[in-house]
Amino acid sequence: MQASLRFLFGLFLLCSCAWAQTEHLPKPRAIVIFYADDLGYNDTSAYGCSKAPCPHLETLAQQGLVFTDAHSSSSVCTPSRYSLLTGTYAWRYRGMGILPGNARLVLPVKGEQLTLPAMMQLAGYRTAAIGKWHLGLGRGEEPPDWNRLISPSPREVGFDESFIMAATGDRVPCVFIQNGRVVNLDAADPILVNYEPSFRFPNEPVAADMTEEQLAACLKPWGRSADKQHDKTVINGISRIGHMSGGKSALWKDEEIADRLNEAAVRFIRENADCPIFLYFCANDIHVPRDPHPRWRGKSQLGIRGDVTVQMDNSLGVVRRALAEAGYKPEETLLIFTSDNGPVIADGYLDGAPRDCAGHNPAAPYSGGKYTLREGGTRMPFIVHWPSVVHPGKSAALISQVDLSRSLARLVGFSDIPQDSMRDSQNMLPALCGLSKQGRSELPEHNHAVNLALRFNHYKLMPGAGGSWQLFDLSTDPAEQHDIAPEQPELVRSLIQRLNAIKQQNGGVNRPLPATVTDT
Ligand code: NG6
Ligand code: CA
Repeated sequence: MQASLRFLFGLFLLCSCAWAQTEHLPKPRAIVIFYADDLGYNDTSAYGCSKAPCPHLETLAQQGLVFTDAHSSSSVCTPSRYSLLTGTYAWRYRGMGILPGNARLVLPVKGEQLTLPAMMQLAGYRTAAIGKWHLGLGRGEEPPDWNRLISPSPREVGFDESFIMAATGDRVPCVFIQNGRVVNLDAADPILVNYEPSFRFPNEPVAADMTEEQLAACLKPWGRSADKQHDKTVINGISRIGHMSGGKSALWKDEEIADRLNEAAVRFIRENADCPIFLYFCANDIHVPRDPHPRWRGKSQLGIRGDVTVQMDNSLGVVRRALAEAGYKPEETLLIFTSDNGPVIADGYLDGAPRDCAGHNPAAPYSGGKYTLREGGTRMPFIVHWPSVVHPGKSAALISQVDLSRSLARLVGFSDIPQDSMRDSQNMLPALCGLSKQGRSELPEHNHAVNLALRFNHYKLMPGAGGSWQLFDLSTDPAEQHDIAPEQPELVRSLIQRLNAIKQQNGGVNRPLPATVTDT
């Protein structure tokens, strides 16, 4: 047998062995996806940065499998979350991008396509979405009416329970929504929302219209807009994207968001302690506006951005403690920690986050971050924690969050995935559980301008200026500084072909979303 054939045969045997071993994995009683927001590869002590102590994440990293080449599906939020929950690349859909706060639901509802949470329900799990949503709410021509039962909402997608923020902390409406209803809403003070920049509600405090003295009087020192998007309604001393009036009794306090979400998670875990649970926990941290609770202020050496990182770590600790107290034993609990996109320092507020990052590169050793196609945009902290089943260590397997749906389907023994669902997801369970070092060989990376790069093993094909292409060898050049496209024209050609082929697969591109997404 030729050496290369022997190698391939060996690889085949190894892979099939790992696949066979996943047959014998126990079915976890609790599956938790802990999703941080805008947290970079190097933002926590679990991945090297010692300036923002994250003891809970460090424990997870010491006891779990730490991935070094795991990716979100996009370098911005909505597409990443869409891909994670549907197993389909968000960039296949027209109009997919960062959604406004009054966008219609972009996810398929039950009966349209099988989503990850709906699959978990069918597999016998009680499911919950807690925290940042940012996938739209309601359907039809009109934006959601915040004063009624909002439908469709996470429930119609497959979550039995939900306690969410509609979009982001910097977008109105600044209220929590529990199972489709705004929490603490006074019917006599209805919520109205409008995203037209020139629109004004009577008596609405709008930062863009204020004098310097008025701004100083009503804004928190870290609540001041740095751009023309974040200078609309002022709520809780922070100016926002979008206009909102009413709902005074329902408004969140930014410095308490983490605690409110933690409480909702603890409630869900306690109340369902006798069932298998699937918790999709989406921290608001470390997205802007960064407004840590006073007890976390100054707890990092990275200023306000590091302090909210410490706050996020506390949420992880709270969730883990609640699981243990509710009787979910470590060997019954699979927890996956990751983030939705890469890091950003200045993102709309003059909040004192140090521009030079206090000597800290949040994506190190990679370059770029949120919004970019560089590795820093999508290469995420990613830890699989399942003591006594998944052995501690590191894995360099190339995996994507889009793979979670088919991998978890495999884990919970669900094989009935309809043809039109989870089409871009690959079963990576052997790699996720450390039974195989083998991940994907190729992965498209997406940014917010709907550009695509392509990872092929340690190579990366990247669109350059004027329709040109760049090629980087990440094994020797992780920061993507040296374009080797001129030296490797054949490889560049074949990777361009491969990227085009991936675009055409699985339903192609430019597909219509189930709901209309508008900004007004
Ligand atoms: C951008 C906002 C940014 C942030 C981001 C969403 C501007 C100029 N920038 O449009 O501040 O809110 O949207 O972040 O408005 S994400 O993590 O949800 O994708
Ligand atoms: Ca994000």
